[in-house]
Amino acid sequence: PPVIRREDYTPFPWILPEVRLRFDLGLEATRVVSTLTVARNAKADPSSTIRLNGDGLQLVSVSIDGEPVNTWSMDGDDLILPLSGDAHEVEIATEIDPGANSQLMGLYASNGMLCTQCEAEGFRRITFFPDRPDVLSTYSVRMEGEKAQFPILLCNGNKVEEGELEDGRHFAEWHDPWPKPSYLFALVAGDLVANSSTFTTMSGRDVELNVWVRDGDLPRTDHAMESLKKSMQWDEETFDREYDLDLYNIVAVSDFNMGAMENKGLNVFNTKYVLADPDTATDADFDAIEGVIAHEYFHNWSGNRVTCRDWFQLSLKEGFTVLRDQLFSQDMQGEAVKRIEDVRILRSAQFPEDSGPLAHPIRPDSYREISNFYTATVYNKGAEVIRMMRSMAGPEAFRAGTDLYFDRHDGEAATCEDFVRAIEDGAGLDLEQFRLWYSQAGTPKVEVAMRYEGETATLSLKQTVPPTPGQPAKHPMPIPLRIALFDRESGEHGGEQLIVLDTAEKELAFEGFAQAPVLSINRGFTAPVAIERTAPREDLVFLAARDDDSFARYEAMQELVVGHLVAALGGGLSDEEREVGQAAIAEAFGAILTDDTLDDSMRGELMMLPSQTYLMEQMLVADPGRIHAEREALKAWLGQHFHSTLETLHDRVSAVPYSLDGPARGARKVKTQALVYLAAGDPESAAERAWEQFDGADNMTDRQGALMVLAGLEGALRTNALLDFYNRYKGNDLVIDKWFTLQAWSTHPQAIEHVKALAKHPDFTLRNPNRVRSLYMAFAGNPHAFHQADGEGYRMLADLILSLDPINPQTAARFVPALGRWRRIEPHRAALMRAELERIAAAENLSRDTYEQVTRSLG
Ligand code: B3K
Ligand code: ZN
Repeated sequence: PPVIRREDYTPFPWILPEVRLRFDLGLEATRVVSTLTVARNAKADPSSTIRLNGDGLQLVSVSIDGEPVNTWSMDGDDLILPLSGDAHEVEIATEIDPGANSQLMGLYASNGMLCTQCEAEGFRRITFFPDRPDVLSTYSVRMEGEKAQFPILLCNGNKVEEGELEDGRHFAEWHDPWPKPSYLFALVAGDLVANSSTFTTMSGRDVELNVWVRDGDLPRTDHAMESLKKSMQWDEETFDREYDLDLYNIVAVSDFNMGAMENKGLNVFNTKYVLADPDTATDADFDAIEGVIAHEYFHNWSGNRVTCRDWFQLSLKEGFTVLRDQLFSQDMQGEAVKRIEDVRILRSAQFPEDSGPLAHPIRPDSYREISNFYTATVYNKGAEVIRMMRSMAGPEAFRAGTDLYFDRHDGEAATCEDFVRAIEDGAGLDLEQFRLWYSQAGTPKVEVAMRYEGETATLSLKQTVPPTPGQPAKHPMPIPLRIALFDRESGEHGGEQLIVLDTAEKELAFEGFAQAPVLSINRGFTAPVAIERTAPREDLVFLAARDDDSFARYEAMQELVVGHLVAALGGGLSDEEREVGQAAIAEAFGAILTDDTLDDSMRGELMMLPSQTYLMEQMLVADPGRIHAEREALKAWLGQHFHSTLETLHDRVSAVPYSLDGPARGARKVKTQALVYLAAGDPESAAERAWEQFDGADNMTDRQGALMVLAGLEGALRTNALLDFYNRYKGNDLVIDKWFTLQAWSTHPQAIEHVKALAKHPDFTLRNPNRVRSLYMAFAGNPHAFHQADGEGYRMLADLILSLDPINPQTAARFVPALGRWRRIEPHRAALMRAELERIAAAENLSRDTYEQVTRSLG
């Protein structure tokens, strides 16, 4: 497959102001007739042909200006038509088989309904078209089909007509007045019911809102609807963005490659991000739904009204929209906890990407398959990069920048450069050097040291940006760091400040300290960097107990634990040193368990140990087995050391009745955390306690938390709980997904055997991405199972990739990065991982998706 390069961009020679589509819908055969108005693009080099992309289409007929023609030719899957004049009307008829579409790109069948997914390049699987984001058209669509099978017919924009036809058929006509690229096209046809409501916009327009689901799912749609209204309100208040159609439809489908899709006026969602009630969804599920509903809604401006010129600019809409949804969720759920969660995601998903063979800048320079670039780097690091601009400008100046951006580029296909320039002009920042964040990959490392002499504290900083594939040498980048210096006696600091490290090295002097201050740095995680410092242990204990920046407090706790575990893994700890290390952790941990001024939600965060993935990142070459053992041992030690405190805590939070308010949610978070430690410390007595929590639960958060703990233990209670859970929720796919995940992700010594058995379970299928991910993503993220020393885990994952690739390449390719980490794993396992990548690479007929990921991972 060819490599596509950012530098090769050229505008399309034609514009297509209007597109008319007629769909004759059927599950096995759908006929599509498209009528395109085509005119020369004055801003592009002229061409005597037009290239219309296609993928797996059956061409029925072509006519130009009303005359059937056969002068067309094919170039691979693309259709090439000769066009001699300045403007033409082109009509193309094609036929497709949605029932056979297992890739879930283009038009496909899911549970008897028809739906579409076009981003990035799925529209070409529906009809021949210049399937690129810089070709914007208004769409008028007529849908026809059997009324009994497809009572509801939905498309982008507003419904302009509908009616009955002969033979039990009916039709609907839709018009979307906003010019859009083909990737934002959507249609849905099926037997659906709606939760309907209204939102009145800031200018007083009423918008009809619908959340469409299958009949039985209606009672679980209220949270999605509430989330949508909150998002609409928030975007008006925070970014001055108003919705621009009279209708907003959301449709939930159970077969979906990712979370959701922001099609204009017709969002298509994975059921996972729509359906929730206390009995079937956890608090985390509720939050994820709120976040994803917001994200897709915010795309209406950051993505749809202003779209991307080409797919290299993906972070323009994704990074910015992730930042917008993060800020929204901070406002809804509390800033501190949300920030900690977002940083945890960045570190466990993006940092490993940035330090591995798949590292790429947030604005990539080349790709073979764009689906492979919907990454944590483009999304989450992209959001961090824009957040840094916001931190440097301040929220108000930043808003002036985004206002200017929306204003300047409304209705256009823009670039990341356009965005940066708008922020520069609107916010009054100089971002010349800052642009490096768009072009350089790799997580910068910042080495921090403090000297103290004669009342002066000197902070010295040194940055290095590690080499990444194709980028051996890097330039220093501007790194904004919020810092504070604490007085040890009073526990206060004299105010925080934002410093910008924009050279390879920098020294800053702070006067007037009667004794060496305690440094708190990268507060709020102002920069997505790895801070490296050898802070005295007592400083970390100090900060973990009292830093007034919640993120920094969490960070100090993490650093304390990471430092201890890394030292233990280095093998250099004497018994005495181990005791000293544990004692420091215990001091901080004890303060966290008992501090009355902490709310439970924050307590729950602070109690979490750094993830195994994050620990692996701290080591140049990691031994997953030993990391797992050390981490579990620390958990067990804390569980024993704090046994009675944890029991008291668990009793206290267990008495809090279920509700969705903050304190009750915090209580549930702490409840399961406490159980996790108790189970590590004393499995037998904790099993009883976990069973009680499981059996007595009146909500999914408690039930799933208890089952997670039980799934890691041996014995009858484990078996009973898993069986009970399965029988209770049989037939509810989203909950059965959890059942698969809990077992695949468990700390149970035989987890790998459980995964093998589950892959043969009658409820397992490769056809449903949620189910595949529920088993195998959990497994690939379960280090002690996946990294079993004999390589069995690697074989299992490679087998999965090979059998999934012909069915659903996009989802198959998502599993490759787990094997691609081999360079950072100890040599014995590394060789086994590499061998599995080579086995995949040698397979015939590999998809472009998997081929690209495997070759990059080996390269
Ligand atoms: N824009 C879509 C992602 C499409 C992924 C295509 N492989 C969802 C989102 O980011 O909102
Ligand atoms: Zn998005």
